[in-house]
Order: sequence, then structure tokens, then C-alpha cells
Amino acid sequence: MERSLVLVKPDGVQRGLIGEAIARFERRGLRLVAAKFIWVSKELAEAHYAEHKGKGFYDGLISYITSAPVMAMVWEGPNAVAAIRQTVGATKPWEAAPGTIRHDFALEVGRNLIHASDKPETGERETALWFKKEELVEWSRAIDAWVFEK
Ligand code: DAT
Ligand code: MG
Repeated sequence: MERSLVLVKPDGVQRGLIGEAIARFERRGLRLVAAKFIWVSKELAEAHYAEHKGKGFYDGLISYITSAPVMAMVWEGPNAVAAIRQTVGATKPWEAAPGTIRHDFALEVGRNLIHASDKPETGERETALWFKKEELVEWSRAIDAWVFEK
């Protein structure tokens, strides 16, 4: 079972899209593992976006993610990382497929609403960065057997 960190970024929170994002992940069949509404510190922002340090858009990215609260979540399921990235859409909203969140609600790469982990290993690393072990909820749903084959 894969896990992905998902953030509704400050623009998504300000625009009232937390519920819209959660509804899409729930509808997809993914299972919620953890959630918290937080104002991200500069330290956490820098740790989260360490791979982008030095790039031209880095400073803007750090100020964007710390500009208002975010809704941080972990979702799990078979192939969860790829499935969630598909539901979120391509990084550049104008390249995102119709029906994806970034296509349906965004125009700018610097206001692309959602973060989702890019690989299964990233999902594990980002889950550990954003959540304490005791914040992760292990549970099963009555419908799991109708969504998860194994
Ligand atoms: P993603 O968020 O789809 O995983 P990423 O990891 O390549 O994309 O980049 C992280 C974020 O940085 C992205 O959501 C928006 C911003 N970003 C990426 N490339 C950018 C660019 N060329 N100009 C401005 N912002 C960019
Ligand atoms: Mg990324």
C-alpha cells in the first residue's frame, strides 16, 4: 500500500477548495491516514522543498507555501502516488489534463493549489517530515474489499 503526502496549498485554502480536493480523493477510493490544518514554518517549507533550493522560483515557492495555512494530509491506497498525481494534474496547470484539479481550478505554476508526492519513496519521506508517527491513523473501511483487490 502506497502513501502520499497531499497539501492543499495556501491558494487552495483561501479559495475554499479544501473540500473539493478531499472529495476527489475520497471518491477515487483513497483512504485518509492523517490530516492537519497548519501554518507552515520557514524551516518546514525549506525542508519540504530542499530539492528546489537554488532554482529561480525557490524564494517565491517558500513565500507562497508560508503565506497562509495549508491543509496537510496523507492518503493511502494501491498505486496511490501515481493515482493522486493523476487526479492533481501536471505541475503547469495549462498542461494539466481536463478533469484534474490543476486544470479545473488553476492557471499559474506558482498558484497550482495542491502538492502531491512524486514517488513512493517521496511519499514515505514526506509523510515522516510532516507527521509524527502517532498522528498517522491505521484503520480499515467496511468498503475496502470493494476498492482494494487485496
Ligand atoms: P510538483 O508540485 O508538480 O511536484 P515540482 O516538484 O517540480 O512540481 O515543483 C514544486 C513546485 O514548485 C510546483 O508545484 C510549483 C513550483 N514550480 C515548479 N516549477 C516551476 C517553475 N518553472 N516556475 C515557477 N514555479 C515552479
Ligand atoms: Mg514535486
